[in-house]
Amino acid sequence: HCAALIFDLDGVLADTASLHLAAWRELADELGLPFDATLAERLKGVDRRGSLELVLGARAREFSEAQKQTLAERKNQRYVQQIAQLDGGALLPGAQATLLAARAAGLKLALASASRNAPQLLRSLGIAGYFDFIADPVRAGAAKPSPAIFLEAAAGLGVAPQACIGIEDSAAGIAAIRAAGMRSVGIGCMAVLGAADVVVGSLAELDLESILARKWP
Ligand code: B16
Ligand code: MG
Repeated sequence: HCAALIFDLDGVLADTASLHLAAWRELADELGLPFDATLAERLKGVDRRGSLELVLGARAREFSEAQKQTLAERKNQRYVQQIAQLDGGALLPGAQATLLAARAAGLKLALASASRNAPQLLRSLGIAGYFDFIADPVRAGAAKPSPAIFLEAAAGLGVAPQACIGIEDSAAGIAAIRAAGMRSVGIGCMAVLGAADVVVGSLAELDLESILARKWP
């Protein structure tokens, strides 16, 4: 029996994964560092500091702690400027309909985004009101693939993890959901999200009724 849905934000509800990537790519270009499609995929769902380490790669040791903080802050300022301009038009296909259908079905809804900018982004998108609880990645401590933020979201809702379905677009996020003991839905392609219980191309393809009626392994 499913009582709650726990959503990732970037790449699931909002079309912002590309904005994160563009800001990281700009930083990589400035530093003369390579940035390819494989790195772009690995950055998804990874927190800001972890992402910086991946972008710097083997050259990470050339930078002091203070320099790394400055670089992460520079990327974030660019990203924050971008999301300040967004509105409901940046919602991904099926996002609003899924949130509405879930509420109509009496499910509780929580957000488990690694982004410290999530509360601001939810307001820009006009969907903050759908959520019963927004997990705080700073309070959760460990980043995805740790289950910490999904467990915090379930606890915040007062729902057992076994009664939650987590929805993610990143491999790290699916690993986090599984480690939390929840059922998982991947949004994207099978090659990246093969570990998920169910994979669909977008929320527009997700049939909530059949997901709720499903017998999970
Ligand atoms: P910030 P999600 C993640 O959000 C993004 O996928 C990832 O690219 C980003 O680095 C991370 O949030 C941290 O974001 O720098 O805004 O704190 O996919 O977990 O909703
Ligand atoms: Mg994501």
